[in-house]
Amino acid sequence: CREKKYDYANMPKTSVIIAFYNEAWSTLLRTVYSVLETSPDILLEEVILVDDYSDREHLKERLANELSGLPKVRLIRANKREGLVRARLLGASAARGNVLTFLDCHCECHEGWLEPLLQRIHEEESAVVCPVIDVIDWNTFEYLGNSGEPQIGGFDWRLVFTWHTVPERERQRMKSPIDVIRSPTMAGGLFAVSKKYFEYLGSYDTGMEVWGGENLEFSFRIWQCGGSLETHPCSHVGHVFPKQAPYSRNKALANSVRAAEVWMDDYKELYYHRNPRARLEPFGDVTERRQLREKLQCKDFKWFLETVFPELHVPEDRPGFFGMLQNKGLKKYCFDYNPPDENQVAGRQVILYLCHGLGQNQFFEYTSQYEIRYNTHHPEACVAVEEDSDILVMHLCKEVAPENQKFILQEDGSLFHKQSKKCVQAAKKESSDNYEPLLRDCTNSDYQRWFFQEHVS
Ligand code: UD2
Ligand code: MN
Repeated sequence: CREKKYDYANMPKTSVIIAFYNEAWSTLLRTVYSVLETSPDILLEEVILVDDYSDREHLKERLANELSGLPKVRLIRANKREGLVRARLLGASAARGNVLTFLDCHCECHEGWLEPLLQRIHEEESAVVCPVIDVIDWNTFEYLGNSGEPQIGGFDWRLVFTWHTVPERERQRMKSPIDVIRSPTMAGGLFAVSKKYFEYLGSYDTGMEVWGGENLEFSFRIWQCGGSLETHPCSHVGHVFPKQAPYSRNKALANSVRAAEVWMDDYKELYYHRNPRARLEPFGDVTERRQLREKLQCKDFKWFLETVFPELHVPEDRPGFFGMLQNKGLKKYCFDYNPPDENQVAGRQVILYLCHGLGQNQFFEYTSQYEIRYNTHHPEACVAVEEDSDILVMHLCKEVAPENQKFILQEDGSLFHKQSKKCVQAAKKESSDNYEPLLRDCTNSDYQRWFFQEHVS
């Protein structure tokens, strides 16, 4: 990356847009100063800070005074709370540069971050380009950087953004290790886009409030409507991932539903199955966004899945074979699983818990390959039995289901584990007060009968 030469005179200039709401002083100023100190003067048109109606005292006059002495920096204030989408758009509409570069308000740009982004857009106007997001420690604010290779963005069927290693097919496409990496989705906060192309694509969905969902919506739209979304491995920007945001994020669900309703066609059902609350969420009017999709003649979601994100497993969701897996004898108890953490889904035991009907950690899918897939997360986990064991544990699913992950859900409701020739029973271990799904010799007991339910009846 250091050896790369840039044609500064011909590259477009950018407006850097930073929307903020109630951000701490030091992190906000760190962002602004790092932009000014690391961006070549000739490429930086301006830095636009958009105050999304913050109420913290230090963001009022004190901030205006601090910024008034800085070259190229402008401060715009919203007259009411807009949320990050409309706050960013306020910045975009005031921007004079040909490229818009969005940043979160707790970043540190790294030497050489800007050139690769602008160079790529100069080459290809329909490319939306993200820097690699380095980690800034939330406690110490130390710049930790990023170990290993850059990752790309994906999502799971709860419409949660996920990180992935670069797939083999993309490695083969890349001409060099410093070529851009195509990514199905973006994290959302840090990217550069041609102002003209951003407007052509319909900027953002202004019906989205506060936080969440806009990143997947924009990612789907970029790809489906003819652009490309890329990460440039030479561009690095640090970001603080805080433990808690300084505001409530309760609008994220409605935002995700808007994205699903406009871009996902019938695949939105897979999302609703895994999050039944989403189906009930009022999401406002999306007519204009659907018209936009029509006008731009965007491709469908099937194309997106097959072409841009073939690594994502598409559930079958056969009627009657997904949802809560409920026990007949015990009545109100269902299969339940809590992954160790968001990034590591496998490893723990499947338990029984009161059926809640909210999808999520009680969502399972029984596939035509005889797997019981826990496929709200990506990568997905499958129910398995380890050798000489009688408990059910989660392993990562495989391309072809291994024998110890195969269960036959029979017509009488018994759940037969093929390899051990035993049945899954809601049973108590001697030492325990709790029922768990355990392998036992097959009997006629209702405690060995299971059925799928979508809702709590
Ligand atoms: C990630 C993205 C973020 C956004 C979000 C999904 C990164 C590094 N961050 O969450 O940019 O795409 O996913 O929505 O990719 N803000 C406002 N008004 C609000 C709420 C937030 O201006 O009502 C600002 C906030 O001060 C910040 C930016 O929007 O500058 C993003 O918010 P965040 O940092 O809390 O989101 P983050 O990084 O957890
Ligand atoms: Mn952030």
